[in-house]
Amino acid sequence: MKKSILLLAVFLISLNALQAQKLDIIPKPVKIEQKEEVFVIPSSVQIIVDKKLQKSTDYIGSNFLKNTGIVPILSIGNKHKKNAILFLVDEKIDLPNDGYELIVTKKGVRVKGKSPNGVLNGFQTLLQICSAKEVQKGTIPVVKIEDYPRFEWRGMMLDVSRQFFDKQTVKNYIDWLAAHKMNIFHWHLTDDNGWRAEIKSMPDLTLKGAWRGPGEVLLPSYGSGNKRYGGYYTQDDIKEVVAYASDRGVSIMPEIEIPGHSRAVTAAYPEIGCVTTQETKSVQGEVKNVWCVGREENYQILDSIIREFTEMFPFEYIHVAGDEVNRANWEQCAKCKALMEKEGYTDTFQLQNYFFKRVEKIVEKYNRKTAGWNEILKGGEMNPNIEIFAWQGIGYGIESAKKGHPTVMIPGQYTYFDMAQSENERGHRWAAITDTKRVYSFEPIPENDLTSEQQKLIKGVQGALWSEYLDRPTRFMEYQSYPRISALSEIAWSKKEDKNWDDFYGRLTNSHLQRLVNMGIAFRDFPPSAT
Ligand code: TNX
Repeated sequence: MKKSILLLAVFLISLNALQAQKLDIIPKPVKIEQKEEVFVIPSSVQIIVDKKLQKSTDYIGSNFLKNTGIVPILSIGNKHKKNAILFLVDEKIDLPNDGYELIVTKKGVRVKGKSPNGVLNGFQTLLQICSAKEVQKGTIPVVKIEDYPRFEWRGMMLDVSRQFFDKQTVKNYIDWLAAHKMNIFHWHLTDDNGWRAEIKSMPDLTLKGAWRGPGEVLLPSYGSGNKRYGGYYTQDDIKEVVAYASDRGVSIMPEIEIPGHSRAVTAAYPEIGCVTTQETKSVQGEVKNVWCVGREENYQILDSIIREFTEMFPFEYIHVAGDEVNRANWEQCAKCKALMEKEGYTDTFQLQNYFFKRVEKIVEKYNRKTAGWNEILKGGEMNPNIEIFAWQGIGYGIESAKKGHPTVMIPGQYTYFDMAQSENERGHRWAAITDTKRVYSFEPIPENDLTSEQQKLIKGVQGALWSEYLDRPTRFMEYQSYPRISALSEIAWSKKEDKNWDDFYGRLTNSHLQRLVNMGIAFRDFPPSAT
């Protein structure tokens, strides 16, 4: 009896050994063919990086070391060598943008991508394979992976106004996004509670508008107690972060919050706001937080601010917000009323539309395209090349695509990570209680409501982390972000047909949460009942 149990155990163990190890890749790749053999990584393995990817060499080398414990010998080139790992850019490869092919044989590894970012995506997959639970350290299973994203826009927004996160924290955030093949970091740099980007032509935006707490020129404390609280990034800091992100295949889209959510602006330069007969409040209860649309000098100021932003950020879009504008403010302001009369407008949404038409001209003058929140569509036609961020719900994304705008789905009800994750947790609740499973259930293309042409205008998905509630130790930001961003990455990258919560949950808990630990992320763990 004992002997037969022993035999069974030996049989089961060997059967297990014969089975290919689970790679647990998130987001799930399009196609994987795996064998039971492995490539044994030599103790000082050669990593050869294509010249077109030279800027990312250090990143590749240091992350390879972090994930495998093996110190690689790095060189630039494009020739195969036995037992080496080769990263190649090949524009002719038959794959969509950002796609890659990863081939591991017993003799070495080759990652090929259509673009440098494609190769970097392949690199992320390689790192995940090396850190999968069932993969023996120092080996890489023989595998062929062909992979490409479902959506070109895979974004995440971080609000650094309500809470300030220093440069290093932002860099870490970008690292974690890159590890999930997310390619856009939407940097919400200005809001009522702090202006965070140095503008040389308007120094008080940061000297005064980046600080709150007690004192004459400071903003209201906003929960930071009786202490001076704040901070900002210099233009050099910002350029450094932009380059850092680019080395990791991440582009940064900056957001300038106008014309609402601008208490920090009027704290620094009161003349930018309206002269009102009666004080009115925004949704968040802020006073004096709207740019005066009737003050001609404001458009000159916006020209300088936008120019300086385009000097810091090479990305094709500048996001100019447009959400939750307290338009009642304009009804109390003589200059705004005069403008309304002159233009023959009957409601204040038309004023908002007037404002954004002018802003768009400025953005265009600096060879960039405009992006904005869904409210930017109110009050009149807008240039259809404006990219719309549909935050108030899927219906707003449908409306945007129907009007011919490139559209990013970022519905509060699914991808706002400032929402609480269960009934008993901290966070906003206005849109939904949003756990990881709910995030995973989101489908960005409303097929029944859009024609196939209109569906192509859905460029992708984004998450947002607003920071009103992130006033606890910084790591609450990580708790709110992960593993919800892991789920978001799969919506953004993987094929719709491959979506399967149980399978995702298996990969997540088997290997991926440990990868998050290795990256130093203080994520939210699942309570035992979470499945
Ligand atoms: C709405 S979403 C806002 C933010 C808040 C957020 C809180 C959007 C464009 N505006 O200002 O932080 O709700 O969930």
